[in-house]
Amino acid sequence: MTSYDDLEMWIQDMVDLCTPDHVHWCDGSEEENQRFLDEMVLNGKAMKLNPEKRPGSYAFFSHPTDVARIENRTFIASIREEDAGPTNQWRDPIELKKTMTNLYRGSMKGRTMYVMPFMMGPFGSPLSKIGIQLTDSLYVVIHTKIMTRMGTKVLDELKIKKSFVPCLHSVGYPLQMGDIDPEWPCAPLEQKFIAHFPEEKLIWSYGSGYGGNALLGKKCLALRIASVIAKEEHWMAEHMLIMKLTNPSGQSKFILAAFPSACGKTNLSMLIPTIPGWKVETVGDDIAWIWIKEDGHMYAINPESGFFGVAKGTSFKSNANAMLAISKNTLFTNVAITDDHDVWWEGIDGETPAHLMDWTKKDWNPKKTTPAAHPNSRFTVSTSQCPVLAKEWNSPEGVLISAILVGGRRPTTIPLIHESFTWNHGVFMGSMMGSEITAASLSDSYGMVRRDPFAMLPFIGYHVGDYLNHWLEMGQRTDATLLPKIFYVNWFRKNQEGQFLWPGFGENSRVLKWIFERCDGKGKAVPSPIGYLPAPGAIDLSHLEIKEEQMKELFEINPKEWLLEMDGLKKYYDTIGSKLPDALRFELSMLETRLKNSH
Ligand code: GTP
Ligand code: SPV
Ligand code: MN
Repeated sequence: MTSYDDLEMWIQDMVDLCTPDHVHWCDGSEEENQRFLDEMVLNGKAMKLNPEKRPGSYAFFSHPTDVARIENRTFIASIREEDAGPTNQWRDPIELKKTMTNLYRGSMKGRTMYVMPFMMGPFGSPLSKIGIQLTDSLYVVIHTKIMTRMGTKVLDELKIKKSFVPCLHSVGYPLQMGDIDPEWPCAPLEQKFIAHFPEEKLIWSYGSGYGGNALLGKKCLALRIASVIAKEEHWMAEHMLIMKLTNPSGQSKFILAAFPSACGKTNLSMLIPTIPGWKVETVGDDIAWIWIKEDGHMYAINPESGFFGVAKGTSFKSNANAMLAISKNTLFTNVAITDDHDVWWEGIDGETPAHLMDWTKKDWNPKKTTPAAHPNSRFTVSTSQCPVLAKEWNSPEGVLISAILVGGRRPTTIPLIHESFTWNHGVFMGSMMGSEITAASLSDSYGMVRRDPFAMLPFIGYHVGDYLNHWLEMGQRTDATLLPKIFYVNWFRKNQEGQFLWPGFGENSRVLKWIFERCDGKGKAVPSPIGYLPAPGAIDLSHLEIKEEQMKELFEINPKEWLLEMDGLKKYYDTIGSKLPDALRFELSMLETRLKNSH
């Protein structure tokens, strides 16, 4: 963290380094935002959508090499290499600063540097943190305006909080006199760096303008740097949605869920239950900051104020609330455009149009073999437009958490739901999470299952062994009976033919109902080697057309498959090395024993 007293000096140093033509302090007002949008339309960097179809909305198209988070250009530059651990790419902070300083030198020539004071978390919350991002990208400014509480008001708060996380961002494309500015300026891959300095609590990002690489309040601050601060201050920064679940008698519980990128957080956070009388409302869809209060309970806030959601696959059928939220005042990136200037993507409602402009701005028709919208196309919209926003979403006190869900895309092995025996067993479940790799990050191994503990693999700012230990320690900080219950869900199990066994989406409310009842001490469960399973009939299947055979497959626990899974997990644990907590190896051996005895 940097002290408020050093703010002016830090900015001056960065101005001297990047040499922008102008410096603009963002006030965060609507007028300013509209001016920026108009300017981008004028300069060919934004497309205004049809105001009759999508009022106040704009589309943006990125460079084909700059379409997702780039994990192999993301670095944790801790002083000691062992503090970054085996799951992060480490760079020596002095060396990395030297390399990046050379890149930043003159990088904003011909451009304006925008200064954005922003707040992560509600005003007045003890957990909220202030960041100041310097950027030469207007795309980043208008997105940060939605995703964070940004503007002059934050400077007043800074006088109280006294410190901030400095975030420097440049697209890495300086302009000489007479140069034409491309629609999406960015630097070549080998010059892209998403760098974190955990001891200094400093973020430097260079060369990319997309999503988590460039909106530094999100993954860089609210997860990687916050995870470091959280460990020091005994709280947790997690890649989780926060939802409010209300039963037919009007009682509510708040639930967290950690699913990897593009695995259903936004969907679950605003789900419309198919079972009568139940209600889901949204507190957050991507990040939760969690702490234990004096009453011994866990509470959480959503540090963000907008949704940066996956567009592809979003429809009135899969997520009607998201569709309603994005009906106006929304920014779209890398979607396809219809002839009447509205948005389109694979999986949206209705017929596929005969003609579109695809995300690379080329003509598209259904005969084309390439997708019209990029698989990681996104919408950006204020939480305030969510039709089911929970009234507590902006509460500085946070919401009391009753349950934590973990999950991912697992075509085999993992049942629809199971519950942990204890907190430590739940942490073990989080540690063994695996998921198929999705388009949310650049990769050449999409669809392969990789271990992704608590969906935090790309976002832990320090050693994964210390991170898992921190989870165990948090469980020690309060009475075990006050801790949230931990559940492992898998909406993505498939049959032999490769089809999903569970209908998912709104039908997930049936599983949520059982979770709610378990937290109330009412839901019926039976022990199994891997954890508690719903007792026969405990999951409400009324009016759902699902074969008994299918339900059996969804809950099948194949000891052979599980023992293989444990072999894989042991190998994974070995890669974590000596920092892996003994308690997790113990959980593994207990599970193995239970599985062997069940044969
Ligand atoms: P990030 O924003 O990248 O962190 O992703 P996210 O976890 O918020 O994922 P999101 O809710 O946007 O879902 C991504 C994809 O998962 C979409 O294509 C959805 O259609 C699909 N999906 C979500 N829920 C379900 C479900 O219950 N079943 C199935 N089969 N697919 C789902
Ligand atoms: C994710 O990948 O988990 C996202 C999108 O939420 S991004 O902000 O680009 O990281
Ligand atoms: Mn995410």
